[in-house]
Amino acid sequence: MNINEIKHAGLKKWVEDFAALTTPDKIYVCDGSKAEYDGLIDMMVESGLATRLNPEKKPGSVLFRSDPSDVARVEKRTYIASEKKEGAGPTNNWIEPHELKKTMTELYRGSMKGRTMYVIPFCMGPVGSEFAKVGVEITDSEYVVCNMIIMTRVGKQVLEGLGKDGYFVPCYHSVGKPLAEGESDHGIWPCADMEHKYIAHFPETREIWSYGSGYGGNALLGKKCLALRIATVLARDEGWLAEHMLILKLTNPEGKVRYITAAFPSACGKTNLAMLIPTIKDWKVETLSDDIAWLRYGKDGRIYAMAVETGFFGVAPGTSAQSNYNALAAASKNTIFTNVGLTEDGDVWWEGIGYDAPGPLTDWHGNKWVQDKGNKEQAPAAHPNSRFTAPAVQCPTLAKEWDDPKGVPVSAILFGGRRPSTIPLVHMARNWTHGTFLGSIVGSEVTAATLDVASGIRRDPMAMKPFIGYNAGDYFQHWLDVGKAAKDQSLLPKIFYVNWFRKTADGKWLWPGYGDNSRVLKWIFECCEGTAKTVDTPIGIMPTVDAIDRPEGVTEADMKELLSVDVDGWLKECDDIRKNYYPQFGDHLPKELSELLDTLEAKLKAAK
Ligand code: OXD
Ligand code: MN
Repeated sequence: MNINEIKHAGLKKWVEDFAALTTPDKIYVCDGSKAEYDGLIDMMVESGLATRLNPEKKPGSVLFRSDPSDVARVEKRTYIASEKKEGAGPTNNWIEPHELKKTMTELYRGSMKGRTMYVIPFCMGPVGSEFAKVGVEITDSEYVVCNMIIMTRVGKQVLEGLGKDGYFVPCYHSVGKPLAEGESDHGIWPCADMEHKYIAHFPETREIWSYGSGYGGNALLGKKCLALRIATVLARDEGWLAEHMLILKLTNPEGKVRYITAAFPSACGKTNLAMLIPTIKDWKVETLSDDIAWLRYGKDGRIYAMAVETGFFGVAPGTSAQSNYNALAAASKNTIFTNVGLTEDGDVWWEGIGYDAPGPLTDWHGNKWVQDKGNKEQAPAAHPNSRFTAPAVQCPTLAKEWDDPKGVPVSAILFGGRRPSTIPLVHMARNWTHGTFLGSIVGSEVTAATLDVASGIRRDPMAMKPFIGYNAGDYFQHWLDVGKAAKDQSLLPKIFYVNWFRKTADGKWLWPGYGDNSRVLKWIFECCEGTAKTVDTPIGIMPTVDAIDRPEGVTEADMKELLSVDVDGWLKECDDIRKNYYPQFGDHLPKELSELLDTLEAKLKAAK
């Protein structure tokens, strides 16, 4: 579409002003159509940036290889530029907003030279839903446009919904690689050096400015930037929750349905849980979202969760027919793969796909790669954070209500992370406040989803550490306030802390995970029904050892270990929280949370 088709004067001027700064060759307004998507993909195949996959193996699909500096979210280059530093809090990087805008304005100056500027009107949540939010992303990356078309609702209907003066979140994006006269990318992923990458959020003015990266959450601005960081600010002000949560529908053998949301840090199995195939008979899991949920009270006093994306931007390595059949099915066609291996017959391959490489591959650097199973040090063919961008509608387990504009009523909220020790398989919070406490202390082993965090356990409250758009202490308070706002506390979802990742002292998995996690979901379902076998412990409500059906290979002794309270481990956990974690929040830490830490420690000491 032509810019003159924009009827919204404010939007048109905003686009024109940014074009005057960035000086693109052309401006194009996206309509989100298949023809547009196909045309852009063709263009990128022709320019050598994308490789078309074998249509007999992966119809309608392409592979991209990014620059080695541009393979994941860059947290150290991500900023919450609130007016005051305190507004960003201890978990975010901060630069004074005027200073940052000045720096970035100079970076944007002429940054789109030789490129096309794309204007992407997009909607997070179903178009027309009173809870959806509209954004407009300006970008000079065709890769971003195509990914946004899969991941969000893009195009004419969004522009029409905006009318002449509707509100949108303005999002700037440039890969930061202007082209000289006659120059082209020669098929090389364009981006800027690390020290010039900025993923900036201005919470007071609700603006997103991104520069220098073309990858994932740094560049697809509807996802982490709008639907989480800016949305947390909107949610705080409007009384709802924007969360890094999957949404699943669990149906028991009698046909009763419960909706569950779950927050795990990046690359800790949200996509797998959202698409799980139960190993227990006649239970069913269906998928509404694998990454983001917006939660708010419905008229009936229950909390409803709405899925806001239309695709999955899933981690490829480790995804196999056994670990996640449904994700593979979703990504079997019309999919964008980034940084995975390429087989000689034009298919994709990655570590953990469930079978050996079928011959020599081209690895994610574009080099020849021959699998050497004897060499544990061999560099992987696929980058550990390589991804598939697949349309949600291709997922065989997509629930029919996934795009319900009012969302679905939530019975249970799960928090978790990768914890090889201490944290049991599952325990339930006593109430919402206790659940907020559990969410606040969640930690995980570091994964590949972000580039720049040292290894070890990092606390990742509500799996939101990289995504809270304001002071995390105030975010905890907001969680508590949402609970207090309930008309009836008994209608609130129950909150659980799960850990699928326990290991024995000699490093073996204690719990098989994947489809067998349905056994834990069943206990959670029973907790919601009031029929679960439970025992009260110092850390919360736990299943009795016989309450969860044991999967094959898990002995009663394993189960006891998975479901026991490691008093010494938890005392260390409390100590770590008290000394190394909670103090950073200063006065912003809600009193209720430090009191719950005291109570937990006292209960553990009494149990010793
Ligand atoms: C994601 C992430 O891409 O959390 O979903 O990093
Ligand atoms: Mn995520």
